[in-house]
Amino acid sequence: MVEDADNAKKRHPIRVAAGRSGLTPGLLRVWESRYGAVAPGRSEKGQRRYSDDDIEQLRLLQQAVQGGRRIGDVASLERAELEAIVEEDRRETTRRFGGDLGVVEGSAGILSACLDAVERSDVDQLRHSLDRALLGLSAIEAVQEVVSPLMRRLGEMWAQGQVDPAHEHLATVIVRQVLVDAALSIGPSNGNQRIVIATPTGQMHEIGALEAALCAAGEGWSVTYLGADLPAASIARAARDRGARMVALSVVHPDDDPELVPQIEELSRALDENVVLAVGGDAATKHADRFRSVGAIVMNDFADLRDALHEANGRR
Ligand code: B12
Repeated sequence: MVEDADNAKKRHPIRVAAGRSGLTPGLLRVWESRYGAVAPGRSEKGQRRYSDDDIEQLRLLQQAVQGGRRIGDVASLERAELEAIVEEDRRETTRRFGGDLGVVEGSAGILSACLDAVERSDVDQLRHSLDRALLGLSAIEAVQEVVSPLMRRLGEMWAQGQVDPAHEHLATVIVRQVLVDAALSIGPSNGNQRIVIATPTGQMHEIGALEAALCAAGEGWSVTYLGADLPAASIARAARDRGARMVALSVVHPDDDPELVPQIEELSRALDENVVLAVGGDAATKHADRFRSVGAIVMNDFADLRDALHEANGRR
């Protein structure tokens, strides 16, 4: 017989624990296996069961990570210590941003603040709004609902002469900087599940690759971000050196570069058999059949990436 008052009773399945703590089931498993974040019980069928206390611990850990802490640094903290850190970070965030992120506007409001900042060439406001997106939304929401639409709109504004190329470049620099910082600070620096992310030679658009880096870090992967315009041999070497389980590439423009498909073929040959090669971006959609024929996974969006990461974890 279940007693509601018993907060230590292990009774919630993983989906409930994930929903209540604001994490994904995949991240919950990673935080458990790699960092011992909580120790769920097991049902008769061997499925994970979480107590109310476990869920509260996970919720606090999630808030600590959103506040900029590494999961490896906070996973083993006692409840009181964790609560104190979360409260301290919350106070600091409120001081910096003048509001409580717990009641911040949704992605539409943040996107509109970003666009407003771009139109006014207000670099600080742009950085501030992007920070709000990354702190207040999940990685995948921040990417799909703020960063991608912002960059597309920026392109339109540039094409219509509504924004000076210098401003467009400056905005791209800020977006790049914020994404690099976030991707490298969220994920573990040396976790077991490692991913190498880059764009191949000739592909100068790197925001898609950075978005992938952020999503992978948000799923608990250790990210090695190599930047844009890299030869296949170098990417393969980095993957070997890092012991990567996955290599993700972004290919956007040009999509008719005769060297593009051969590069993916070369990379596929050079990677160890157990390394997953994933390619996303508009040019990947165009060459999907060729890429698939050499064993690459072609991704339409970041939900595909998340699925592939979960699958590579072997625990979907
Ligand atoms: C910023 C920008 C640049 C910057 C890039 C800086 C940087 N560090 O990245 C600079 C100034 C260098 C640049 C240069 C050029 N650019 Co430009 N650029 C843009 C702009 C404004 C934003 C690009 C961007 O970041 N988009 C946001 C990202 C996230 O979108 P995305 O790359 O399409 O990715 C999406 C998906 O494909 C997916 N995805 C991408 N990668 C991956 C990877 C994985 C693993 C997954 C799961 C998903 C995924 O995620 C996104 C989903 O929303 C776009 C406008 C636009 N509409 O995108 C033009 C745009 C891409 N550029 C364009 C062009 C033509 C150029 C130039 C030729 C311009 C010129 N005349 O010099 C050069 C080419 C440079 C080169 N050698 O390739 C065109 C491309 C047209 C086309 N597709 O044929 C666009 C669309 C502008 C336009 N409307 O004409 N550009």
